[in-house]
Amino acid sequence: MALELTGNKELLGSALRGSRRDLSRLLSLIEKGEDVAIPENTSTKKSMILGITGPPGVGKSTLVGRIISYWKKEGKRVAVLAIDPSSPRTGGALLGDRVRMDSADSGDHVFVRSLSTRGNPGGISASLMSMVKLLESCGWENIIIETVGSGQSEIKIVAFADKIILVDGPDRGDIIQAEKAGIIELADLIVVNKSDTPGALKVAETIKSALSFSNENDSPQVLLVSAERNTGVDEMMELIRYSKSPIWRDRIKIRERLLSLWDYRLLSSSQLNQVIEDIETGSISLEDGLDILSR
Ligand SMILES: Nc1nc2c(ncn2[C@@H]2O[C@H](COP(=O)(O)OP(=O)(O)OP(=O)(O)O)[C@@H](O)[C@H]2O)c(=O)[nH]1
Ligand SMILES: [Mg+2]
Repeated sequence: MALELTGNKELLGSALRGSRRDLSRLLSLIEKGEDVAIPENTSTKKSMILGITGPPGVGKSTLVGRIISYWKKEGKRVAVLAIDPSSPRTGGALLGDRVRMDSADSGDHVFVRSLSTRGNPGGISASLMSMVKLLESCGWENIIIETVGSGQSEIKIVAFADKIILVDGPDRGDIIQAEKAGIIELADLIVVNKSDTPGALKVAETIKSALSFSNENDSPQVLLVSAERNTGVDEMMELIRYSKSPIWRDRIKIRERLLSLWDYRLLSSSQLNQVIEDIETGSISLEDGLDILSR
């Protein structure tokens, strides 16, 4: 154990000095659930964390490639955490391939990491937070979290981001479904991608008319873009940079973060199976079980 801790410390030191290989190793340890003590970011510069979510195959990764190029032009270093990235099912390419494709010379300025939600009983919210903290400490100024909006918990992971872009495609209008899951409330901006194809404009109109915010100013803007042709991307980045989140949205984000961590704490407890068994046999009540697990 002591040896392990020393090892981690060395890795951390090396990652903080700029070793990408050791940063990768540490991220793997965090992903496996290991507790890596990351020092607080003492610099006054906080990273900007951008969440990109939306239904499978709408072009999120292609858009992320464009965002990377946009920030690179500004001289920013960009790290991407892609959660459950493209599967062959949706026909998308792995984000890493896409980024390599789009910005072959990304060099030291881009770091891409794919994460899986599988095999982690409590979800990845806690490890995601540590990973973001680590990237921030290692000087990655802009951090993107890409998550496929195919399950409620995956979507809500984006609540850990400072700003959130919700992406939809031309033939889906799936975002209307997302509204039911409370995702639209989290979005700072809604983007309908693939504006180069028929149907995109109609979807954008449908989304606009379906947004039901009592205060017009609270409603996120809806923007048409084409990640493939790189149109609308600059405008998207300007809008997101200057978007000001109303207090109620900030609070919803904090609420979601709390819920994610609460789930994580309960589901990753070593006593979970015992508590379930005890509730099942009637020896303890549900409330007792909850008390034990949340201790
Ligand atoms: N016509 C058109 N196709 C696009 C555009 N953006 C992405 N695509 C295509 O849409 C497909 C899916 O793109 P991805 O970027 O992998 O989509 P994704 O949302 O990241 O997919 P998942 O991660 O699997 O959910 C690919 O074949 C892209 O080439 C666009 O603006 N216009
Ligand atoms: Mg993707």
